[in-house]
Amino acid sequence: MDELESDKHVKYILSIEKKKDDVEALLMEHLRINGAYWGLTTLDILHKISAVDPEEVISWVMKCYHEDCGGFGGNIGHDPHLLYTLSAVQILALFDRIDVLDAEKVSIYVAGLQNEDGSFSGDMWGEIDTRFSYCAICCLSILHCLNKINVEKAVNYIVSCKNLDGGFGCTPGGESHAGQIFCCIGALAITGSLHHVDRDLLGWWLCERQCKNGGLNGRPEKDADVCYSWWVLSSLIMIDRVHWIDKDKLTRFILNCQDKENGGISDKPNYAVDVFHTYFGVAGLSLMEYPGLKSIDPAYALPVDVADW
Ligand code: GRG
Ligand code: ZN
Repeated sequence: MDELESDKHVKYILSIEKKKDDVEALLMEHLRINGAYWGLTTLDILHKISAVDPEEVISWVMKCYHEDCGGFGGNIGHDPHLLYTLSAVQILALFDRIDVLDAEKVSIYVAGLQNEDGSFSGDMWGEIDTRFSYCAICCLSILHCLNKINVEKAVNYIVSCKNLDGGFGCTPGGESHAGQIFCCIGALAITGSLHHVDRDLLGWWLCERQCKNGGLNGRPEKDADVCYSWWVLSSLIMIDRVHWIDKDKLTRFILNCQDKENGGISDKPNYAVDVFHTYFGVAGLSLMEYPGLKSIDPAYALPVDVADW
């Protein structure tokens, strides 16, 4: 079997864009704060977070902060959004520096996006999606501020997005999709509400995502893609059904998507690598206890030593 090219992946992450070994490259322009979170978390799983200067990262993250409202933008000068606010909080958690935040203010921003029916909008423009329920709940839990929202309503909204096949969609009636299932199961796990899930029914739907080539897809009839090694596996672990897939075959699929020369992992074999799929591949292997990797928490998407507090 191929091996995980850890050193090459570290080099790839550090050299993104500028092809130079500094943190700036990782944080620049198009990758923005989500990319920084995925890249830094991957470095941490590979035991190489020490290759970046925490002060540099933290000061850049705080430049994305909007003091007026308490939210974070995706880059300096960009509008605030829940997706970016979660990434910012996760990055600060990675460095154990949540203390630089006014947690009260950030949690008021997040809580302000909860709607009457318990759902969450992503930002002031109002789009509603279970992705944002996850972002809000994960973020507030890291900040120890879940009491700022109506958790019962938030849970009921997520449950209203459950389908007859056991999966979840982005809004009530929306098609089941592995990405949305991660968000809903993650949010239910964090709030201690997994009793709303039919584990066998959902586990069956999730393990059927494994394709002939060993990779996982996101819904029926779609191609396998390395990112579902994260969305599907983390969900299966949270509902205690991960033994229903063939780990060896999935490991082979992920390792076969590596760029063995220049590092990085792609979504499918022989495609171009990117930082997101590098995270999904490495994190997927970590969930399967591949040797030498830090273990990652399936609900918080942070290394367990970070999520442990
Ligand atoms: C901190 C882990 C973490 C997540 C933050 C952004 C977010 C919360 C969750 C996103 C969940 C999601 C919806 C993921 C799916 C992304 C994806 C690959 C969509 C494309 O799906 P399809 O079915 O296309 O249109 P494919 O490529 O599968 O054929
Ligand atoms: Zn993908």
